[in-house]
Amino acid sequence: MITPEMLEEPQKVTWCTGCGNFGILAALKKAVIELGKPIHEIVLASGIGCSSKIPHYIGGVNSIHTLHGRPIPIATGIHLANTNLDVIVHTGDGDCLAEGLGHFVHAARRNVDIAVFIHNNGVNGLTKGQYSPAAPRGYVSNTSPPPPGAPMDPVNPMAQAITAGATFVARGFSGDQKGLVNLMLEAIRHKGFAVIDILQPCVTWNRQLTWKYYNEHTYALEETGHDVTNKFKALEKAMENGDRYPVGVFYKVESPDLASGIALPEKGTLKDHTTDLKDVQKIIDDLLL
Ligand SMILES: Cc1ncc(C[n+]2csc(CCOP(=O)(O)OP(=O)(O)O)c2C)c(N)n1
Ligand code: SF4
Ligand SMILES: [Mg+2]
Repeated sequence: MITPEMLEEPQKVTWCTGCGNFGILAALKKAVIELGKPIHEIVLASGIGCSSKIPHYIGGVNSIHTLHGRPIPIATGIHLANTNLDVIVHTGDGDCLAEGLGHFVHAARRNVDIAVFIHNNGVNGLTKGQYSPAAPRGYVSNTSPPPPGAPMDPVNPMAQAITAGATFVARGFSGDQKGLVNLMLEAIRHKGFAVIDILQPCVTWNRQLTWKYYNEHTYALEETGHDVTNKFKALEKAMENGDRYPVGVFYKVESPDLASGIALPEKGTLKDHTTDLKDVQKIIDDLLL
């Protein structure tokens, strides 16, 4: 239904040569094509950052480039207004895990039926490489000089998502196209809050978490016999210490999503719902009594 030509970049891509965002964009395009849905039923929402420029680089789909840290509440609104849409958030580690962390945790808790793809490069790339909430302790950057480098442990997005109530939690790598496309498809099709923490090298600012490093330190979780329905095992994997990164699905369960638990119109979606202004006036009048 969707062809590669329909998704061609409407704007010139300004990412640095070699940036991991290219792998994520390529995977997203393949996933959107394979999804087999009409193009107008797919919506992207992004925050602010290099990663969040992605809506400018994929044509045809509806998209909104929002405010720093805020794509998740906006995506939640879009989803609740029209539950027929597949809403996908692209957010950076700075965007999602600093100013956006409250939104992330509560959307997971509410099990909002959206997919959130975190482009995790350990830095605030767009604003010139300050250490982000995902940077490892000791990470040296222009805002965390040695000693000691970054003086605290990072936010663990996988563990945050699992404990908050997300029902699909996975880790991908922008260098693993096939694996990433499959994870994206699974996340988009999942009914409930789906997160993929995507390891994404920033070749300009992050000299520690490089392509070589990730190629040597990632391994396939599914080859270990991991049980994706076991929350404690998923958390254990998310908290795995050392410098080996399991990639794949950590956690996947079924649970009622937000839309099924609130009073949406019985037929159609909120966008089809009309309000009688007399009813609204009555509410105002009652409040004024
Ligand atoms: C409300 C607000 N706070 C802060 C900023 C400044 N700012 C823009 S992008 C950014 C961080 C981007 O980092 P990340 O989300 O990791 O994206 P990346 O560029 O690494 O892909 C910050 C702090 C802003 N634009 N708006
Ligand atoms: S600064 Fe880093 S994240 Fe931003 S485009 Fe360049 S390589 Fe990619
Ligand atoms: Mg970043």
